Amino acid sequence: MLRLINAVAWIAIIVTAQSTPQPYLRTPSSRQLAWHQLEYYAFVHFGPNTFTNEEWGRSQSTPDVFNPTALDTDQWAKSFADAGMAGMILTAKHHDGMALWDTNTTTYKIGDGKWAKDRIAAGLSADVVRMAAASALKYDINFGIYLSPWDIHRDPAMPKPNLTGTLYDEPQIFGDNTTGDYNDLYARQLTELVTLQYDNGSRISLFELWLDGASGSDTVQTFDWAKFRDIIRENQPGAVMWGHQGVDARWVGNEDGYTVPTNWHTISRTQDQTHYEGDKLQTGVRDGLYWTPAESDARIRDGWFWHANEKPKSVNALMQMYMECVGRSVNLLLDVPPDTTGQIPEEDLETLLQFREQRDAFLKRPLLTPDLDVSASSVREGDSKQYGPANVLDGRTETYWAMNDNETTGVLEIRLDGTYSIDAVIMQEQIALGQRVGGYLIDAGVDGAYRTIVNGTSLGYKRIWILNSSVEANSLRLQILQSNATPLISSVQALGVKQ
Ligand code: FUL
Repeated sequence: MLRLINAVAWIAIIVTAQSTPQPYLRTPSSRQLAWHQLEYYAFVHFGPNTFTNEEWGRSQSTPDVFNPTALDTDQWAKSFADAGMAGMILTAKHHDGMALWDTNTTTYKIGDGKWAKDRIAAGLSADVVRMAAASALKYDINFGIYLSPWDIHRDPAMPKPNLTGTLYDEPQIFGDNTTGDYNDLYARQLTELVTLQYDNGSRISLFELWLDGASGSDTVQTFDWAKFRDIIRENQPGAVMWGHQGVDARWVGNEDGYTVPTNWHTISRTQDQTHYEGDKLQTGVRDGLYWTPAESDARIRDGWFWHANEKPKSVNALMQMYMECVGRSVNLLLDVPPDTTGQIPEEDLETLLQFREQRDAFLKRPLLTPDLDVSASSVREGDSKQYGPANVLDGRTETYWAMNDNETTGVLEIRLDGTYSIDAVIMQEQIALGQRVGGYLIDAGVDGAYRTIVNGTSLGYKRIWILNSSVEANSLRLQILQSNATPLISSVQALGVKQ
């Protein structure tokens, strides 16, 4: 009897073990999985450069230079929320080294300037980082922080005659050959930022820390990325650390809001290793050693900081950026800089809102509904309730169509409830269990006669395929031609209009 019970228990274990697909190689952490879903959010470059009309200020101005005439961080957060952006990342310290928060690590902070002193005297806050975080919370968007590792203010190779002999003439500790420890200063700044509090005393929650890889001087500074990561992990376990090559998210290799169609979420190098060329950062490395998905930092204007002579890009240019980033599984971090008033200019906001309208009008035309007839060449263990092809239409990313482990190619067919004119297809792979698919076709059918409309390689978190011209179809077919493990497809959608 005991034997029989054991046997039954074993069968149960084997069946369970087979039924759930095992993770394939690298998979996203929970913080990365949540981050993928944010897709599109704002970058806010604001600081002394806004007032000196520079991009890379030389740390030559005193904090008095920071003088917004009508700062309104609520206006930033509301603008971004209205524009359908999932969050904002603020430059707490850009390369010039001036801190926008009330730090104990340097005298070179806006808090030492006239604007801040006047506000404090009037009983108002002058900590722009905390103000922006509170506004993000108020308008229910995520908040993140940029903290420049390169610090001109501390870099001996960057002369600062205007600050010589002033309160802001601080030790030149940036670089491996200086007597001070810049990593320690940076770690202290990071620690302050990841432990900031809202007015009610609770910790400000961060979704991303942006540790820029740029440097414009010959000074060699070896950064202690592992230490920075640990500080972030300990204090903000839900936050993604962005760096040139990780640890949690990578640069896409350009600053133009663009990436190539093939995109892998993994790479095989860390921040401490030789940097990949831009091309490699775009594609990533298939089956790479680390889950380090790409983020594309791009600009609504030409500069990162606001300049009076620049204009926002067109709505069409932003649409293209979106489709070539978010539509290729890469998050889009779009810089929208406040002007010298301390607000997002009206014309930029107008552009963002029109862009949202155009985007929504395009994306909100789904043709595939859960009730459609859908079939597949194979279903994992015949369990069509759990792994059936209907899962790609149910609007939930947790469910997916799966085949047996030994099957890496297969076909899924969806019969529409009429004839439609289709101009785009959107697909998602179940990345929680790894990135697997390496080749697929999407075919449009009219009464069973198919023609290929998409020929894709990588799939990943989300692909939006816009067709060159719309096609007529009363059925759609997805052919998985290549996958390094059995493919797991969580969503298929087609956009268009009824004929
Ligand atoms: C670059 C910086 O040098 C730019 O000024 C800007 O902050 C951009 C987002 O990253 O590396």
